[in-house]
Amino acid sequence: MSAAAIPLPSDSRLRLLSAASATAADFSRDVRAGLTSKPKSLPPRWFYDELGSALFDAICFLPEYYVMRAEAEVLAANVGDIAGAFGDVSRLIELGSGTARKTRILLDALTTAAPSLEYVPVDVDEAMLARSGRELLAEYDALRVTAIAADFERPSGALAQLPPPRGRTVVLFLGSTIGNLDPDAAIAMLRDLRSALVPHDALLLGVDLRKPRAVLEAAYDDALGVTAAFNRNLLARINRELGADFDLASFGHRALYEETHGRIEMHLVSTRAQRVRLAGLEIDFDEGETIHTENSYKHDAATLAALARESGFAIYRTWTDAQKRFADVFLVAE
Ligand code: SAH
Ligand code: AVI
Repeated sequence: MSAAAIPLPSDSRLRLLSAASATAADFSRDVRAGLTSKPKSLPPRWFYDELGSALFDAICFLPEYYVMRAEAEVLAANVGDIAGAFGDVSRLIELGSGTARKTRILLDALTTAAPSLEYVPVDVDEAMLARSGRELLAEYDALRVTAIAADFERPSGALAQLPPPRGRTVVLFLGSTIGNLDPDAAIAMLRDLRSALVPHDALLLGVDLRKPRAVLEAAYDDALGVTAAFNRNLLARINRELGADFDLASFGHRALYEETHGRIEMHLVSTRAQRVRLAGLEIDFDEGETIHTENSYKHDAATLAALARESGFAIYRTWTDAQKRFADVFLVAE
């Protein structure tokens, strides 16, 4: 049985809403556009079907993928300060919430002061939203969860589903997921978010920091091959949902750090010349040709300041882990 089929509890503390969530038609359109363009690319949001989300969760346990542990360290070591900066929160929104594992570090502190806090996870993976929402209700007696299946690139659409808040809204965007957006898209997304907030509302933004190439490339090309499986699952998903005939064994995984842009690039590399069929479309690959599947931008003080300046937020505090691998930045809407 798929997780999507698990019934929601009839608990008045949980609501599941949908705001223009991703449809099969959107998937088909993006795949056709991406595979017929040059160079070929696919948007990373489509990684996260049920198996893709499970593979991402497994990535978080890999020794090479320090990102999850570094951010958990930042949150745990500074939870008092962070909760203090949040102040009197009436609504906690989380963009790209996933399993919300690290969110619990914050919820433990916030629900001590405000047991019936409203938590609003926003994610493209509906099955994950239902599952994590149900788990959170079991863990937090009075928490209210309004889960929204929506694209976080236009957060105002998701926020428009909600009644006006009674007090301060704080938005979480953790895990360096903002790094999966190109700089222009990241600014457009933050501006759109800002347009749905009022002055004094705030954003806790998790960003991965620049570091030596070897550390970064190992994090995105682990010895067990879990990240390679996460990457290839995108082709498996296209086969499953759109009836294509990708031969997964003839696509390799590549992760490289592109220093000029400060980003990890993930690609799927065709190991031979081949033709793939996708519902009436024939897509030819040269040997060595790649599909660019993801960017993961790494930040420093200058890129962070630019992000804030361009999007109408002021940086209020920044917390990092002891090794300065990851930063959580508290931004206040101006
Ligand atoms: N915040 C979690 C999960 C990060 S993984 C953490 O820090 O570990 C990225 C999450 O964003 C996944 O749950 C994925 O389903 C979601 N996601 C990716 N692209 C999205 C999009 N365009 N709109 C909404 N959710 C998206
Ligand atoms: C979700 N996102 C922040 C991850 C990242 O690190 O860019 C996705 C990921 N891709 C490969 N490994 C993890």
